[in-house]
Amino acid sequence: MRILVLNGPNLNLLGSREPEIYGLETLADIEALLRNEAADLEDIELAFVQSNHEGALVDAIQEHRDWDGLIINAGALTHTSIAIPDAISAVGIATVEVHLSNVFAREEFRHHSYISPVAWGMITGFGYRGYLVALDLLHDLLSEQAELEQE
Ligand code: CA2
Repeated sequence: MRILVLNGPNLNLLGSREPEIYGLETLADIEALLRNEAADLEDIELAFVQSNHEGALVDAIQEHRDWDGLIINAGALTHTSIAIPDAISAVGIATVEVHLSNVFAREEFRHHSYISPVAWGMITGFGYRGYLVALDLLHDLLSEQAELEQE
C-alpha cells in the first residue's frame, strides 16, 4: 500500500514558530513518527512532499496518480485552491485531510475547505497526532476495500 503525505505552504516552518498553535514538532519529526507507524503496520510505503507552491502540490498528486492513498495538509491553500481538489478528483486517490490546529475554532475564513468535498474525511485540531490517525484510517479502510473487492 503506497501513501503520499503532502504538506503545503509554510508547513516547513513547523517547530520554529507559533508552537502554541501548531505544536513543537518539526515536519521531519512528523515524518519520522509516520515512518515508525508505517513500519508497525508493515505493508506501507510512504512518500513525503512539502511545497510552498500550489502547482508543485498539483504535480505531486499527478505524479502519484497510481498510489493508493493521500494524506494532505494543504495549509492556507485549503481555503483558496480549486486546482488541488481538482487534481485529487482527477486521479481518484483516497484522501484524508489533516489540519494541526482546529480550523473551526479559528478565523471564519478557515472554516471552509475546498478539499473536504473530495476527501474521505478531515481530522482537525489534534496536532501531529492527526497525521498518525490519518495513516491508521487509510490503512484500515484501504485494506477493507481490497478485501471486499476480492469477494
Ligand atoms: O492547522 C493547520 O494545519 C493549517 O492547515 C495550517 C495552515 C493554516 O493556514 C490552515 O488554516 C490550518 C498554516 C500553516 C502555517 O504553518 C506554520 C508553521 C509554523 C509557523 C508558522 C506557520
